[in-house]
Amino acid sequence: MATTQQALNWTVVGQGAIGLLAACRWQQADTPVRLWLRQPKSLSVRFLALDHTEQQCHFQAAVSPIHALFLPVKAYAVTEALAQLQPHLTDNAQIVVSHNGMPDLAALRQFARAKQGIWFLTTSHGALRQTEQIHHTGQGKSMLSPLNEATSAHRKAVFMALNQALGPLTVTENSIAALWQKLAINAAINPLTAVLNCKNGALAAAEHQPQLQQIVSEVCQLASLEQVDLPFTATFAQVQQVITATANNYSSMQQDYYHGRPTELSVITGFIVATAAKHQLAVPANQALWQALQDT
Ligand code: KPL
Repeated sequence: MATTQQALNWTVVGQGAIGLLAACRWQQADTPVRLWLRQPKSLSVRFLALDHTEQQCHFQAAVSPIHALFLPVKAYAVTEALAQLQPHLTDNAQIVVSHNGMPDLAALRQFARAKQGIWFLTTSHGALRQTEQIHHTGQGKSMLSPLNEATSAHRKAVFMALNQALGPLTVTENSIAALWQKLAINAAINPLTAVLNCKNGALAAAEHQPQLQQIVSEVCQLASLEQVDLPFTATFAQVQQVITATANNYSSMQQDYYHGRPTELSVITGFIVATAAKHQLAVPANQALWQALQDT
């Protein structure tokens, strides 16, 4: 297979925490990066890294044509963003979509033109966006899945870039198991931190363990009904590990809920409740969170 493995020029869409974290880390590593900004202007942010170093990052607005696109926007915003950006993408552009919750992989594949590579990335890095600063609050790791054949000529370049931005990175062809594992992590941490209005680390308290265990156990039972192997013990250990690694972070759902913005509840807990209903599986812990956050 032919390989074109030059470094890519990245355009990051959305000025959320994960997008700016990636952009700042690319800039630190001298990887060319621009931001897709609504008006043709530039953006400066102060980057506080995990090792407490600080750096001013300055980004130019991206211009067409775009060769490599990183799209870490909320699940509900992906379709519109891709439709708007498609005219600006090159014929063999590489498109990396990232959001919490269960993606519609078939729909994502349809967005790519014949020679455009499309990928999905899940990440457990913690980041906090404040007015003019971006704070890397929790070491995480990321998983990258190529979703079509047109990714193959660019695998090394895309891997290297995403590993710089949001590594350590693993690549998996079988994204389903990885997506369920990330779903279990987000189903446990995000709605609970939103309801309790607390940082991720607060969930480590003994009083929250039974509820966390029940949420995760329900996701594991559901996964098995969907023919996905998601063992409870390893998955619960992963949840604990993310709580510890991102203890100082407010989850994305806590932040959205607190600020009255739309949340990703429907692609996380809502997806679990709807899929469980299909299998006639009772998921009371997830159902209770779904109701608590929907009803307000
Ligand atoms: O994905 C996250 C989020 O906040 O959305 C975690 C991993 C829970 C980090 O906060």
